[in-house]
Amino acid sequence: GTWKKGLANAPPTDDDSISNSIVRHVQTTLARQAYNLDNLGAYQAVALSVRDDLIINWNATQAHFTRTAPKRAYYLSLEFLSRTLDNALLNLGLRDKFSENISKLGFTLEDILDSERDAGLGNGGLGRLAACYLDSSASMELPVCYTYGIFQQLIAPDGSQLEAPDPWLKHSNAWEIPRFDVRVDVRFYGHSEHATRNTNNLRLWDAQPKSGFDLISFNAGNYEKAVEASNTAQSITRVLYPNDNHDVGKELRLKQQYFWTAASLSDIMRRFKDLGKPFTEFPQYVSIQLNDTHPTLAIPELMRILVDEEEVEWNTAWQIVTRTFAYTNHTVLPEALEKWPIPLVENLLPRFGVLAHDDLHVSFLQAVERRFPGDRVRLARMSLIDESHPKYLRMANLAVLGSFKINGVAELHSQLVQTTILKDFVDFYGPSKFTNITNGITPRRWLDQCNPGLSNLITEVLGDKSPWLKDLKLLKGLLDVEDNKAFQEKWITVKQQNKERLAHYIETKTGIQVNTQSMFDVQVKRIHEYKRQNLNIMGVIHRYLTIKTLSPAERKKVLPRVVLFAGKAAPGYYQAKLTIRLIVNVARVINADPDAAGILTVLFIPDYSVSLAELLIPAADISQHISTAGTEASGTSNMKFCLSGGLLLGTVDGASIEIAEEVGEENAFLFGDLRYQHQYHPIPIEKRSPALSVILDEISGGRFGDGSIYEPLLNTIRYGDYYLLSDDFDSYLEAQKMVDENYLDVESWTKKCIRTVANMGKFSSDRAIMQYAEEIWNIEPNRLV
Ligand code: DL6
Repeated sequence: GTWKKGLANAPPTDDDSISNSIVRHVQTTLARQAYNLDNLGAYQAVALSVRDDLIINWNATQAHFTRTAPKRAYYLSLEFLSRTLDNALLNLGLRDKFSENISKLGFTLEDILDSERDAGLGNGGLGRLAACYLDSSASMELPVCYTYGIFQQLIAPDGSQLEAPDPWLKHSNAWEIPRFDVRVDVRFYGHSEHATRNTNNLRLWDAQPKSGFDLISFNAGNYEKAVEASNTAQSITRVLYPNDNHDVGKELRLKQQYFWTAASLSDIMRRFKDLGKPFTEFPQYVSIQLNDTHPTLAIPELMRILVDEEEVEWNTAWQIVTRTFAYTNHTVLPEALEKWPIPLVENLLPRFGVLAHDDLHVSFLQAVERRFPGDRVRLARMSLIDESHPKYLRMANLAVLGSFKINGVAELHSQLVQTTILKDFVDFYGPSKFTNITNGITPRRWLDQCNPGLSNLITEVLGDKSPWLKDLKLLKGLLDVEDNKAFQEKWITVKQQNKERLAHYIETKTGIQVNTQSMFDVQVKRIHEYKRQNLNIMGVIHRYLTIKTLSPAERKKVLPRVVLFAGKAAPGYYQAKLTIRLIVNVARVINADPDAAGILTVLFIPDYSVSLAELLIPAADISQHISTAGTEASGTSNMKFCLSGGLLLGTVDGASIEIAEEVGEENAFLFGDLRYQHQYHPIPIEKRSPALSVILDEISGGRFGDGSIYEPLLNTIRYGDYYLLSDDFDSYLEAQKMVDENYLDVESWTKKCIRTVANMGKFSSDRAIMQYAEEIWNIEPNRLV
């Protein structure tokens, strides 16, 4: 980050002052006694002390920005997944000092860090990406806030997923600073006055929300009615919709989208107006990046503010808007593309109904008609409105219309965006409006923080830590020592320690002991048919059935494996929940079978989160990214595993392709090919993949508990097989065989791992964010000196 130490009024960071500050927060802020303080209390006091340091720097940064008035980029995201304390300590360079002082006070830094609840305010990669980008742009503003984040996952005795609320704000949150002075009216429902096409005169009339507490009802004894308005308002920010790559279209979700975008825009506007510049200069001072279509209502909202409130002429306003927004697409899956029923939009946000439906929509269609006269089919595809019953507003089309740049998140994905879902728009606007920015991850968290052993070893080779953590391409220096035996030994030791750390966690949580001399094979991500955890578990069953055919002597020669799964399924996603149940029950049978003891262990670790990822990723020898080719936009955990020295087993999909290019095809295990179109399979499964057919029959036959439970899942593979498991199963097994063979040669495997890490420089989020800054936002680093 750009934190500047030694500011005139910064609190001194010598030992005494750190202890004093922690104790002061215990006694005054928390009003607790030091002698009966628990880990949570200690965490809160430490977090507040660290925050004191951050605030001083943060104020200085803000003052510097106000003074120099640079162009600012705003990243609008409805999701954010993170933990803060360790990150702040590392960025401030105060980790060791705090650790010493915390020990003096009778606690350990590790226990205190464990007391921080994850801010699980997102579903998966998209939310974590926002956190990586925030780290990379060294800012402290949290862009979203929910009372309840992603649900807590529990596994029932029969293997099913159960969901419990995640009250992440149950305890006060040191990282939030309430700003009661900044208030914004966000208005819903009401009505819109329809005027002529002369939009200069359009006005929006909305009812003001009721005040929070209805004293009249209260006095009349109607307590529920008295708090109804405030409950309704609060429900907007209460819970995160737990859907990953799937749109469900609930009214509350639309309210959330509008609430956050409107509040953010109002703030952006306030800051811009302070500059005293004309609105035509707005795009010179502001760029707004839409993290997927979730905040797309910001486009009509900015139009509303400019036209209705600031009385900017309609065409001028549209020019401003379309030079301000840029849109990142994160999926080409049809079920994830957001669309809102027009009646719902018109009822909740009447002004947007008019804006989207009449003004933007009609003028856009006229422009398309001029460019492609008579092409009605194209016109229907490009329209903002899907003319079905009811009509729908297509958010991706609106985002494209209102943005000056559209990017995908990996080379293949960006290419698919341009040749499939947005092809018509490429034809219309030309290719220069579309680009690619491959995702990245922050090496501060995903190497230095979660894998300190490897980070220290790298620093031993490369010298000082800060240069390579800021310029990840410097990792190439590791290639100089790849043949050095002593270095290889140390490398192996680090991985072993990470495995022991994970094994300890697993034993504490599940009571199961894993053989840490095994290969650790990990697949952690949201549970989704397109990510094909089903392919993995079918492969596990194949491995198990093979072990069962071996003699005891042959079994002794088998390379031991621990196969680890973790991830949440959306609560309403039946097939994905069935996958979890299958994994849990297959694991139960295998782990209880003496024939597999010590050579095959399978585990589903409940409640996947950022902190669990920080334990799992550094311990993996191999990680699986086996989505149906063309479906995973990028993936970012593939980058995290490789940066921690785990090798990649994956399909030709998303960013895995670029990882293999960077680290060398011979150091990754890619399989399958890209088939753009799903093809219906009239051929029976026994012919398509005999090996897979045997496994489906074993499951049906009851080998892993009542087979009838799994029929819906098995039948989607037998008949239809939309995600192409039968096409890929044999090549998947081949790739797994290669992994086994390669792992036997310890030295060559270790060299593959070293080369992988050495060549991961491209995947730093610093590179990604600089690309956004230079190629889209046109902003420059503005250092506080
Ligand atoms: O770009 C971040 C992340 C990608 O790495 C994943 O491949 C992709 O599936 C995910 N996309 C979404 C789409 N969201 N919705 N809704 O989460 O984005």
